Amino acid sequence: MSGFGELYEAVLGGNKQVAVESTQRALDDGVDPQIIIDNGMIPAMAEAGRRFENEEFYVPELLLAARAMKAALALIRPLLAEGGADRAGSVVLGTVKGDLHDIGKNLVAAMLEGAGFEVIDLGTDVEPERFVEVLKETGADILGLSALLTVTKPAMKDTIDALEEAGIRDEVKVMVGGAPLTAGYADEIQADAFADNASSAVRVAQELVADLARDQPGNRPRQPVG
Ligand code: B12
Repeated sequence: MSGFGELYEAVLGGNKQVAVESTQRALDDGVDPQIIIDNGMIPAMAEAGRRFENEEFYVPELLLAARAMKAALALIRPLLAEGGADRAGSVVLGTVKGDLHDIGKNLVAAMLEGAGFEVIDLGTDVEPERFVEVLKETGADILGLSALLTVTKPAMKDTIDALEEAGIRDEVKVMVGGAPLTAGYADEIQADAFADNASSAVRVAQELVADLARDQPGNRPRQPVG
């Protein structure tokens, strides 16, 4: 975190204004946005998590840290998107039903946009039916599901089941992520892929789009239905 002490402390301490100013200064100095995320923001959230687990932080402190991180990330997200070259594919993304955690999902969205993906971000606490509806409307290539709670992991399976029921399971690749997940769990619920961080999410998404093109050569790019 060398050089990012102020940003780290601001996010950890929930000081939104300093977090934003410090991020803006780093950007003005020409620091790569990805370095700012990796060296300032993620370590601060990791430390917030550690303190929460040790009961040194409670929910209000976490909320303040999350708010500071989100405000700082908002400055970076458009810059990552600018870097995106050709359209790499489209992703419907959301945190599953019952789960309000969105920091990791937002990072994944920012990185995907940066790699040229079109991202349709449905936010948090998203019902399976809503995912189905938007996938039908947009004909997106990938569904990205995030869950941070052990109790909301089953909502990923419910969402995959809803895709089956709607008859669109074969038309979309499902990628899952979030701290409590493992590749084994992704297999168990028959997701197509798992990624444990935002950078690998981009690589995995690129592979999934390539798989989809192989699976359905006559059907690329897909058109929205209904
Ligand atoms: C911040 C936080 C909160 C904030 C969330 C604010 C926000 N806007 O997101 C608030 C305060 C609201 C919160 C609330 C709660 N939280 Co909370 N929270 C956290 C905390 C500290 C950090 C999560 C985080 O942002 N990490 C940083 C990001 C960058 O990492 P990440 O989310 O893992 O995402 C990365 C990867 O997982 C992956 N990824 C994530 N999503 C996706 C999606 C796809 C498609 C892919 C490919 C990859 C991917 O890429 C991301 C970027 O690299 C964690 C502890 C921890 N160490 O994880 C607890 C934690 C998740 N919370 C926990 C709990 C218990 C709760 C509450 C129930 C607390 C309470 N008593 O009210 C509530 C639940 C509210 C709800 N219904 O969702 C527990 C969960 C325990 C469990 N196993 O179920 C944890 C683990 C803390 C703990 N050890 O007790 N929380």
